[in-house]
Amino acid sequence: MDRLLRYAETLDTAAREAKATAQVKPQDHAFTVAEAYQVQKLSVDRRLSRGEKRIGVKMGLTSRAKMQQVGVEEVAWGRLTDAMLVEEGSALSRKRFVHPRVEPEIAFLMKAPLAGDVTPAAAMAAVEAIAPAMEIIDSRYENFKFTLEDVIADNTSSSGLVIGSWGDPRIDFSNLGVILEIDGKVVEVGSSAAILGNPVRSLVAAARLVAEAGERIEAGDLVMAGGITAAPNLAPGQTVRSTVQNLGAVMFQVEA
Ligand code: OOG
Ligand code: MG
Repeated sequence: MDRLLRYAETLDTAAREAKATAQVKPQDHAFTVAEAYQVQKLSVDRRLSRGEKRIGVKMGLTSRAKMQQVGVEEVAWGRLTDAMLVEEGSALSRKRFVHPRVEPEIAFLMKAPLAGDVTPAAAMAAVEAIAPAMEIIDSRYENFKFTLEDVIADNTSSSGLVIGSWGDPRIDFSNLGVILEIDGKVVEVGSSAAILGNPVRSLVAAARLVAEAGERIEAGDLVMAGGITAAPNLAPGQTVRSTVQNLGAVMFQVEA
């Protein structure tokens, strides 16, 4: 079998069975970023062939806090499917994941397609609404350890997303305070400015990166802008809430 197909199958199976697997890059030094994006597509195609629907894209490693946490210093993107959606306020099972973490984020809802080199103003003209959000990431690699190529192949650890109420995207969201609470205790604080200085830059970067892969952001898509703070681990029984100034709060629970 083609080696890229083999990696895609291994990563897809690891996600499905919630069992960690070995990194690719340390064993295949020739593995490139371009090949990693091919593996990501092949592995998400397996999900789509099982009936999952594409719902948008996510940006990852768009803040210093995230880059430092995982030791990868490049922005990357991944693909989102409907099976990753977690209903706001619901409880999810820890068993679905290998070693899940949570990130406070901001989500965009698109009303027009976007691709290629666009200005921030053009990107915003394609946005229908913005919402407070959280991403549940879960690396399929042992010990949550990976290189840039590995994390791209693993769909940038995409695993779940929770979206709050959609609001007017014309507000100034460049520097909004963000608080992440677990069981009522503040565990992380930050600002939306942590996302590349302004979350709109993440949307601009998404348009460019997706176009490099020959794709585009579609009307109706969600775009996750990327984690604002470092991502704490999730444990059974936790209640997790993220509050974004002027946008509102979003929460979920982990089943006991
Ligand atoms: C990679 C994915 C990072 C973000 O928002 O920065 C990410 C990881 O940390 O596992 O989703
Ligand atoms: Mg994220």
